[in-house]
Amino acid sequence: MTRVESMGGDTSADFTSGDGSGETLAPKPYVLSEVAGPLSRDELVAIDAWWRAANYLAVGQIYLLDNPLLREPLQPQHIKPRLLGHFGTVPGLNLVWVHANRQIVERNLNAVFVAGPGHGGPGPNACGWLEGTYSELYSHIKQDEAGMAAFFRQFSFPGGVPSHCAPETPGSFHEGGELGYSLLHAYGAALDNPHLTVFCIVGDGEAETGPLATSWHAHTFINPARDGAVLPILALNQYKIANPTMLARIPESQLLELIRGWGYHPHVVAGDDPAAVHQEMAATLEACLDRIAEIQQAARRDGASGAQLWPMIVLRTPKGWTCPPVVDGQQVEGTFRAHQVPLPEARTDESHRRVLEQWLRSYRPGELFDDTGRPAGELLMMVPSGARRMSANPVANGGGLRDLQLPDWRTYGVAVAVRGAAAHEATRVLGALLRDVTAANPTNFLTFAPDELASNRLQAILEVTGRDWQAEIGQFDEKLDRNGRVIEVLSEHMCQGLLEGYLLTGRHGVFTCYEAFIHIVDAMFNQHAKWLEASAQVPWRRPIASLNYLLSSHVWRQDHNGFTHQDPGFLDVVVNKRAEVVRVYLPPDTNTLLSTYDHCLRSKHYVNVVVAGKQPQLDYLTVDEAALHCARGLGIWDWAGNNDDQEAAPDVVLACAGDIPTLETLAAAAILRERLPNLRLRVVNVVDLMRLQPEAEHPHGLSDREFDSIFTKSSPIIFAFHGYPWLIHRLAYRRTNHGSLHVRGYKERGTTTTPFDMVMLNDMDRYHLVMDVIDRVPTLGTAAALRQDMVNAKLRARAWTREHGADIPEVADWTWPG
Ligand SMILES: Cc1ncc(C[n+]2csc(CCOP(=O)(O)OP(=O)(O)O)c2C)c(N)n1
Ligand SMILES: [Mg+2]
Repeated sequence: MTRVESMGGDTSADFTSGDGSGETLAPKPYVLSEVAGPLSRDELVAIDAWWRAANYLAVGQIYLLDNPLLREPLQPQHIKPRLLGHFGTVPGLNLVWVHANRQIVERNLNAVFVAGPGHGGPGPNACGWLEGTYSELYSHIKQDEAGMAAFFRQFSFPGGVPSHCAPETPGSFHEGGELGYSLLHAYGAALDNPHLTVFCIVGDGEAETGPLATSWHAHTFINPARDGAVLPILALNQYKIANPTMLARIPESQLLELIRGWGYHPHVVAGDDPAAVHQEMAATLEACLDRIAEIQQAARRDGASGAQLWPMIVLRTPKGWTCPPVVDGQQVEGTFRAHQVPLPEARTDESHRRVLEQWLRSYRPGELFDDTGRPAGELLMMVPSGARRMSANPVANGGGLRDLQLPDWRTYGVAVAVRGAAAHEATRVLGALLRDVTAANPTNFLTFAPDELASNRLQAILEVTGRDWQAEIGQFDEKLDRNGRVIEVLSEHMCQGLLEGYLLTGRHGVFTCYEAFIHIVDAMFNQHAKWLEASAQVPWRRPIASLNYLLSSHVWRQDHNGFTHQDPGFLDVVVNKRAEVVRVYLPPDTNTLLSTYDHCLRSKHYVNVVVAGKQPQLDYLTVDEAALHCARGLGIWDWAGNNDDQEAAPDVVLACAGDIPTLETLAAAAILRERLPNLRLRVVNVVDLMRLQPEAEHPHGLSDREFDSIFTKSSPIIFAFHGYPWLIHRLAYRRTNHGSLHVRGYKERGTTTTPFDMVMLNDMDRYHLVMDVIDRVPTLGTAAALRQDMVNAKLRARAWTREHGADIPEVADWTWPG
């Protein structure tokens, strides 16, 4: 390991400190020093010119409305009224980009760039403009003076592009907003992409987040024969927004030990002398990429042989490197104060404006752009060709998505000779379908689980593959496999992030998780959904495969694990997102789960949330019926009601969504049919929750006319719902009959008990549903005898659980009496 000593492990001591007098100092133009290294003088000059140009273009984006080439002294009207953006991280991003370009050209690398500190959007934007991609995608932003002016103006400007890396950013498949997911996206992109190199910059602040801290281990799933490589570059600029970072303030020896413990060989590049850092970075990148090539060649020749010590880089350079060192008497360059806009008063304060101009001129734009504003030839020579440009690599734009090869889901269906008589574990049957999907799509389909694949009954997949694992394999381990197509790691963050990276680069996958613990990735779901929403508005962005969740071990059947494991609230989070991208399905039985999942695997650019139980559950619909029911998304189960003449409104509608609510609803319907044969009863089952929303709100929404015809305009609706009951109200509040809608669901009453006690605790049991009907159908009067029987039945069932520790047989063994 070599390092440049000029900055060492020290923090900001090498910089001129502000003396408190309020002065603002401009950066001085620098001369490239003579430092030995792999770069010839010409190469050094060209690399540095790119770096200066990209930094210039970044400062221009943050500040300038006009006068992009400084043809006249900067005036207030040249400066944006609202100065938005983050400069501090930009020089580091640009440095990595240009050095990566040198390697892309030399090695003909197929590479993409992930900016962990994606708040530095001006950096990748600038590189995309220098590479010409910006002009190809946005025709008004040419590589000339007017184009540069438009490029500057649109940044962080109403009607323009966001301040962070976003779907609008050429070459980015990583949203730069919520920190923590860069390495996971990088590793997800590398999976099954054997010829891809991912340069992944990790912010040292970002590295403090939980998801990032666990991400270092993701190479456990990288098979160097099958997968591409990730080169992590820890941008140790020592600060985050307002504080030093933890990794910057531990002794370097400890940091290096930590990195080795994560399974990487660290290379430190440190300093603040541009020429020295360029030489060091060039030498280090060469060494890292040589090592990656060696690892890959050996594995591709001899087969994957276990854990590798992958190279990684620690880049210790000043935050805000090259910006004004001192502003209003305070040290800015090399401190947290460089995080955003170093000269916040540039429009209104003349001294700030003067220093801004000196700062821009310190990059010597006259050498970087010709008279028309086009990048100078020296810069263009640094640009890889066509799709080799990281800003234009198709991997970062949907990755050439191919549809999955899917078997006919109907052949996995279960026979239903008698409704509601036999039971199946729905997810186990789905496992057989997913097994064959895995086998038929050996390079573009993966299943992710936080150690719950078998627990959620999907173990059939392991009949055709194993669990991806490149670390040591022990004698008693099961189904660990260097080429495994299942990734199991007890980190919901890792499952989600790796799958996102995999999807964003054009592949398919499933994430199966306990329902309660999917909340761990609420925020990641939010960000991914935002990416889908925003990218759908960007004309050149291609759609990606949907993110498919299979949530099992759900609230109603976590009776054995207890209260901590009972939470259906992810659905509430999901429906916050725009209707165009979210879908929620609650298939009531095995065949409907198969049909639903077939649909999800074919769909694009959605988040599909499917909740399905893993315990034996009665089968209600044949394969053909399930196909129809799922296509409609909801429907009247006339066999379960007794309102044959559907022209006449029923006395009551029993609606249900979810497997356990469907069971309780059918059991309630059976009691009502027997005890109140004159009651006109309609049973409606909802698979696709979004059907409840108005059609103006969601593409799946029912028209008011259809809704009224199914749920009636005025009959009471007793709705048994899988999740928190208020979600149904939220979706249906505008419907004509909302005033008669009465929803039962999970109201946060849970513990370790029996399955039926769980529904009783939440008043969603069959007996309670019957009482709800009695209470809400005016023509029934008090139905006192039936009501009392229901109270008794509930008390009996409760007492039985207390005495026997199990559910009463009349409930546990119940089948549809039809
Ligand atoms: C999860 C999350 N928490 C907080 C923030 C607010 N934030 C934006 S940038 C930043 C500091 C990032 O520091 P670092 O990763 O070191 O980036 P750099 O120093 O390169 O700017 C913070 C805390 C965020 N974007 N995401
Ligand atoms: Mg930092």
